[in-house]
Amino acid sequence: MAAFDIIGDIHGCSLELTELLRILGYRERNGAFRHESGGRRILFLGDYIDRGPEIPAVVDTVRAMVEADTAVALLGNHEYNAVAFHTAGPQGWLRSRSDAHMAQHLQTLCQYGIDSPRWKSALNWFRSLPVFYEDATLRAVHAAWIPDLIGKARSSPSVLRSHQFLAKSAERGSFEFQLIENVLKGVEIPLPPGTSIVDKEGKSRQRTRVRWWLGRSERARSYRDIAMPPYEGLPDAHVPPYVVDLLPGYDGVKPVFFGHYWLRGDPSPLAPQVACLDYSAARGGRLAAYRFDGERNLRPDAFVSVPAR
Ligand SMILES: [Mn+2]
Repeated sequence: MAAFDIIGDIHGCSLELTELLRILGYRERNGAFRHESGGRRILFLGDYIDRGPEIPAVVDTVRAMVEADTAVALLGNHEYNAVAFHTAGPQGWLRSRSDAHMAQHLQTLCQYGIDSPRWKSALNWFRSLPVFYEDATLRAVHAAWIPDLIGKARSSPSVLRSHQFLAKSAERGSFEFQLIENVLKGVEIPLPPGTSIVDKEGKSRQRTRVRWWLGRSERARSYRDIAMPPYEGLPDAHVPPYVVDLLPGYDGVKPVFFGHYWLRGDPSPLAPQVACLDYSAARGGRLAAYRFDGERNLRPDAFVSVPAR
């Protein structure tokens, strides 16, 4: 079985992507990056578009690798959002064209041209991307590994190929909505009344994303400890048990990799079998990867990253 090098959220940072691929030992040949020895492939964790300066180039690089079978690429919430933004439902677009949603997609739409054939082709390709990957040695997902939801998508992980799935995913409370909301966007819990946090877009929120992998025995924690990424402004108060029960936990049977959380600092494992590879490449952080060789316990020295330009 070919070993994987796993890469987190790229968000249009094409220079950093090609630099990282070179460091990992990949060279461009016959239109796609391939590992020098042929024995390794890339596993991309989603969020190729929005924010960064060279979005079409990133999509082309990733897509060419998938088509050459030198990479597997997962669906990120930004690709899902883009598809929903361009798909009509019974009550208008599946993702509303609000100012906030427009702002999120602005860089992508400007760089591609809103109705360009190249953008239509990219949107079509996004619909083929799976929501999770699992083999004998690892698991990967964009934001959170939730066995109940992933189990139901196991027979056809490229969920957006189905227009019916896509339409249902806009209906709050449906299985399709929950799969996208939790697996692609992360698990959230409500904050205590009167508490709020300011997210990276400057919006005030009454909920926080959490460290969904925490086991029951580890859960007697404060809001500050459980938030993902850590947020200093949260109360030290313990999270009540009924809220804690919303967390799926993680069984640790094999390592799990995800992106999505805009971490800062030097990449390292979050738990012996848990690693996030999103280190804010599009916000002056690092584009991060992990060289995986089938180990059960993740190694701090297997992380590789390049600084954002
Ligand atoms: Mn994301």
